[in-house]
Amino acid sequence: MNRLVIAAAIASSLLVIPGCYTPTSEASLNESSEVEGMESNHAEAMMGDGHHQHHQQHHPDSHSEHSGEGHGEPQNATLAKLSVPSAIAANQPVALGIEIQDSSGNPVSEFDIVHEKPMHLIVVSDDLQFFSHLHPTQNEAGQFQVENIFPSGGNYTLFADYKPTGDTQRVSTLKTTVAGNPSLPGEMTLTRSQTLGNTEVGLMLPSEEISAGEPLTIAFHLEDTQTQTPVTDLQPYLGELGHLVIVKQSDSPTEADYIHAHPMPNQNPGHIEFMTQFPEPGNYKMWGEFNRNGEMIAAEFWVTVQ
Ligand SMILES: [Cu+2]
Repeated sequence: MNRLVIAAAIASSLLVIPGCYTPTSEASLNESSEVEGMESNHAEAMMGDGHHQHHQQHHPDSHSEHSGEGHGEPQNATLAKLSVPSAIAANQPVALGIEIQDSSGNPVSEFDIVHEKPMHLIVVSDDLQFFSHLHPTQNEAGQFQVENIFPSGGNYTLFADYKPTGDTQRVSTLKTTVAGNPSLPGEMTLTRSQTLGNTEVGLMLPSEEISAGEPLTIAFHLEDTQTQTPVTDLQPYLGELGHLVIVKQSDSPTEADYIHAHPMPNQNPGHIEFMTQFPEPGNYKMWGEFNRNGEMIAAEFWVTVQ
């Protein structure tokens, strides 16, 4: 049996030319140490300038977390360090600590509130079967802390989305490994409708023939299963009528594989449109998140991009 690999440290420095993704990634594995508790292992992630990529790929009307600042000169990178317990088991709450550092290694503790939170943390299993959207809180030293339950063994990618005060918005990718057997391989279905509780969520694409680099509207249509009419009780969730997170299928996703989009303004009831584009050909998983009168709905769909 292999030793437990607790945390994989990845330092991926991204200098992204739109449409031409050339990551240079050095990954090293921190093997299990005997040290107990937090901070025995660190996974580090260097955030280069990935936002420029997303920024330029989004339609100007697309209300995307990646738009806004970020034009022009590359910024100094920030670094995210993940602290996890020395052994992570599936199906148990795991304390995650995330420290953001500037390019000189000094801790960064001041963050702007974006969509009501100083950090949004998206956790996915590398097979994209598991998705969780968390909001770490800061301790007195400015470090972010949150608990997550990993459902099974295997490799996980964490996208930390944050904006240091006075800096551009950043996405840092963190990696960790959970002991135990991975879940059974999931099927990549191209179903376009999903029922979650009393809500049927339909996905509407302009066409199933989607080309990389092409702006498109992705619509979610939410109907009440009882009345068969569009839902009228959507509430804002983190300041928006919905959030769309998209991750490209890959052996080990990076920030270049991550998209977080927000709805276009002036939506009809139960019909939420997002404008985005897919950077490269491949398979993508999308999670549309909505708040139906306090009940959170996360509908998931796969799309294939040519
Ligand atoms: Cu969030």
